[in-house]
This record gives sequence, structure tokens and C-alpha cells, in this order.
Amino acid sequence: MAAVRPLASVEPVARHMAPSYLRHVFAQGLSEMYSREVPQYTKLQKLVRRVSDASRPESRIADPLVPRHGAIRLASLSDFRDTARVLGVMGMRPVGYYDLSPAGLPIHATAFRPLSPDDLAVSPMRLFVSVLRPEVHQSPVIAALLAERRPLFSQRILSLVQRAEEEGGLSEPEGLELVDAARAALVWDGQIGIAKEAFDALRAEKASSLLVDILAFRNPHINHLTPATEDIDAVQEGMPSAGLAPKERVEGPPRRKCPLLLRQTSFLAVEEKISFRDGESTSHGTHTARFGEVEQRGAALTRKGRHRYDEIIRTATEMGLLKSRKSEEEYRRLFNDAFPDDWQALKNQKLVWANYSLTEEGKRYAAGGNIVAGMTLGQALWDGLVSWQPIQYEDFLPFSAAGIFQSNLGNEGTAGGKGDARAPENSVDAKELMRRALPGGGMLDEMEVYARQQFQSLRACCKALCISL
Ligand code: OOG
Ligand code: NI
Repeated sequence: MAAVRPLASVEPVARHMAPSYLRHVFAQGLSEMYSREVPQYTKLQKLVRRVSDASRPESRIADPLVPRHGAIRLASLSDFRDTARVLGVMGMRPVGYYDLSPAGLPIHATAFRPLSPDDLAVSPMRLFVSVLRPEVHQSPVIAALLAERRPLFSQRILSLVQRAEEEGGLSEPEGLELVDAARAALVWDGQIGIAKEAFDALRAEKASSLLVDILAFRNPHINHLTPATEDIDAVQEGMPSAGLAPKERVEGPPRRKCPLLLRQTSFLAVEEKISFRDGESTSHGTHTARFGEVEQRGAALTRKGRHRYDEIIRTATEMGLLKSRKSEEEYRRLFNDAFPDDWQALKNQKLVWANYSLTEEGKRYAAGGNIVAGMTLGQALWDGLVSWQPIQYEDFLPFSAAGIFQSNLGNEGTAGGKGDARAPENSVDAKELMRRALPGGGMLDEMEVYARQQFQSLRACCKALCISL
């Protein structure tokens, strides 16, 4: 007879799997799948690991092989909504609105990501999810294809999501089943899922490569997956000898002592085989859309800082500085004139968000109980009881995103010409439609997310030291 275990040795079993753990498993699953699909991604991972090993022990990136973000492109708002619900079970919330139409690309997007620093620390995976803009539906060719499309997620996936929403989570087997099925729904299937005539008609539309990527396949696929590095210039330089064709230059702010926002580079899109089935016969072709990318994150800018950044990008684009590496010095000068390369100066000018925490001395002081009444935050900072760190930028740069789209879709849009990523007139309606499609009130404003984090960290310090806010 099996021995009965005393009750005390039975570990308490959490009823629901932590969303952050599900997100981690999802990121790993996508990474394994993408390395099977795009072998260059494995080469990029190896290069990123080599660069990270060379900078140890300073490297703060725990596992450079787990991707930090990925991107998918969806056809319909109903798939978009279902995706939001699936990612919601993994603790990912929609933040920001990105309109890619100024770059000539008829899509708009949001980024699904964890919000709190603790959740980001467990698994920082984000998914940039774009969807066709409403104007596109006016084309009869596209409207017909949309009407025929089957939903991205199976009934089983949606019923698991519903259970998670109703019960506040999923058990381990159900959580893992959901994550694996969600990953599998995004598998690359080189089979063209529409008739030859529709395919040819799609090819004749504006922005046709993007439309083919979104509408001609039976399901959406991972467009790219992006590991993180702390030395993106070393990764960029190492690409050719690793057998990868890099873009001309790193996108985003220039290299500096105090890194800001997000710098990214990618290897150019790979040519992949596709096949058409036409009755009995099968013919073959190629598709070029998927690539590999690497990111280096810096400090999140405040509204004031972001406004300044957008102005610089506009000027630099007008001056033609963002086209090749030759103008990098001039770009850096322009940039450094607007942003001091010193954290304290950046904060004094209210250009970066800050996360406040008690120093060791501050913790001892708070625990000691003999708190000085009437202390100010300025004093606490001055006395070394409180310190601050810039908050890392966790979102995306629409202009870079547009640039990335361009370079991988045969330059069919217009980005790089005007450098103006502001939304056109009609995007208010499009944005509103996206908002309404999302469960739970729509996209969060990224600035509010950072402002809240700064405020909460400040409030916790002030509370511990009896400082009135
Ligand atoms: C998404 C591009 C956005 C980024 O890193 O800016 C993005 C796409 O190509 O579908 O991932
Ligand atoms: Ni990306």
C-alpha cells in the first residue's frame, strides 16, 4: 500500500499559473519555433550571446537568447481582439498606438506588454501587433479576402481564454496548453491560401508586399523576434562575419554614454519558399518579409523629452542624416545638443522618467524609527537616503518601426522621405475603432504608464521616510 504523506509535506499548489510564467514559456516557444523557421535567427542569437559573454560580468541581461519582443501582422479586428484576450492571460496589456500609414503602410498597431517592473523582470516579452487599417477594406479584392478568412484562434483556445477570464487564471496543464496552441497558431506555413487570381489581384494593389504578407497565407506568422543586447554596435559589426546581412545603420538615437529610448538593428529579410496549389498542380515562388532584429534599450523620455526627440528625428531626416552611416557624427552632434549626456542633467531638465528607491542607508534610517519631521525629498536625496535610476523605455518607436518595414518590404512606402510619423487626419477614427475592438478600455498611454511608475516609487520612499508628498 502506498504510504500516505503527512499533510504538512504536501506543498501548497497554486491554483493558477502566474501570467508572467506563461509569458516566459510563450517567448521560449516562439524562439524555438522561429529558429527552426529562420536559421539566420539562430546565427543572430549566437552572435548576441558572444557579444554578451565578452561584456560579462557587467551585462545585466539575464538570458540573451530569450527574445524581448516579436511582431505579428493581422488581417482583421476580430483576430486582433482575440489576440488581445490570449495575450491578456499572459499578463500582456496593450500600450501605445502606432500608425504606420504616414510611411505608406496601411496598418496600425499597439504593443502588448507587461506593465509593472516586477513582471517585466520575470519576462519582458512584448508583442507588437499590427492590423490592416479600415480604409483597406474599401478595396473589393481585399474585402472579399477578409470575408473568406477563418479566425486565427480555434474554439478550444478561445474557451480556455474565457475560462481564464472568468476564473482569474488557468491551471498548469491548461495554461501550458493555451500557450502552446497560441504559438502554434503563428507557425510559418509557406502555402498560399488564396486562389491564383486573388493573389495576382493582391499583387496589383498599393503596398502589395505587405498585403500579400497579411492576406495571402492561411494564418499570420511571426515577422521577427528580437533578443536584447547591451552593445548593439558590436552586434551590428559582427553580423557580416556571422553570415548575416545587416542594415546600413542602427536605428534610433546615436550611441552615447547615457543611452536613451531604443536602438535597433536587423539583418535584411530572408527569401523564403512559398507554394501555390492550383487544382492538382503545385507551383513555387518566394516571399521576402521576415527578418531578425536586435534591440538595446535606454531611458524612457518624458513628454518633453519625447517631443525633443521627435523634433530631432524630423530635422535629421530633412537633412538626410539617417540614410547612411557616413552622417553619424553629425547626427550625434545634433542629438547631444538637445540631450545632455549626463543622467543628472537629463533629470534636472525633466527629460527622463525616474524610479526612486531607498538606499541601504535610507532603509536603516527608516527602520531606526527616529525620523526627522519635516524632511523634504530634496534633503533625502542630498543625504543619500533616496536614490534614483532612469526608467527603461519599454515601448517602440514608430518611425523606426516604419523604417524597419521599409527596408524589408522592398521600399514600397514613403518613410525616410519626410520623417513625419504623426498621424494623418483620418487616424482618429481608425484609432477609435482599434480602441473599441480591445477588451477592457483599449490602449494605455505609454506616458501615463511611466508617470505612474515614477509616482508610485516616489510615494513608497516618501511614506517610508514620513515625507509629505
Ligand atoms: C513590426 C515592426 C515594429 C519594431 O521593432 O519597431 C517593431 C513589423 O515589422 O510588423 O517590431
Ligand atoms: Ni521589432
